Amino acid sequence: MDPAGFFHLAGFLDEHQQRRLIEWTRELCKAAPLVQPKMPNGTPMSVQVTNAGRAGWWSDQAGGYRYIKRHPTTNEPWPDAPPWILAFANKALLQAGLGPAAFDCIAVNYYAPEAKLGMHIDRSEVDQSIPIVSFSLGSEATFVMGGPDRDGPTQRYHLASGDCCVMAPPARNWFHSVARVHPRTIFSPTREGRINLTIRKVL
Ligand code: MD3
Ligand code: FE
Repeated sequence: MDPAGFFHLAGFLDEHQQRRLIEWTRELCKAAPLVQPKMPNGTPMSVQVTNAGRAGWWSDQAGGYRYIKRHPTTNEPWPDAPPWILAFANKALLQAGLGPAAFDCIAVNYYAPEAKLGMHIDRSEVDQSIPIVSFSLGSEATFVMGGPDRDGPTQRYHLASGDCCVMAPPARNWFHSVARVHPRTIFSPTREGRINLTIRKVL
């Protein structure tokens, strides 16, 4: 059984949609290059990030985990979040039996083959009752869904290219991590590594 509020929509995106999202991500990275966030203690994270929309996720030692309105190195506003991607995210909410959301951010995580993401809760968004939608592209990953406590029981999911996850409360506000990215995925339109797009309402 999936945790309450967590929905794994395997194969949500067809190959054409996956290629279109990867191509969009490549173009986004030309305007808003991938950057490596640091944890509040100064340790660099292995995941690289960029964003589209009114606010973008970022972390460094000076400011900690937060959303900012401009790219941290170019200082340009984040590129617009395309309506067609926000519409895909709302279609996922509908499939999960949830109402639509006024999404305003696409947070892009890029995982090189060795990258991972430690146990955390997403709590920088203003309204944490609004669901988050995630699209996985490229290499497969082991995603770990926990609970309200960092050291509680966990459930592991294998996320393949084209899979979608929807996180609504209560799972929306629970611990989770990316334990590892699998090498040599059969259908890997990224060629190497993994892209995860999370569509959120931040502001
Ligand atoms: C469960 N990203 O960006 S996506 C993140 O694969 C993040 O890049 C992971 O965790 C990734 O914060 C997981 C699926 C996901 C996203 C947000 C969640 C799962 C979540 C928020 C709450 C609970
Ligand atoms: Fe997260």
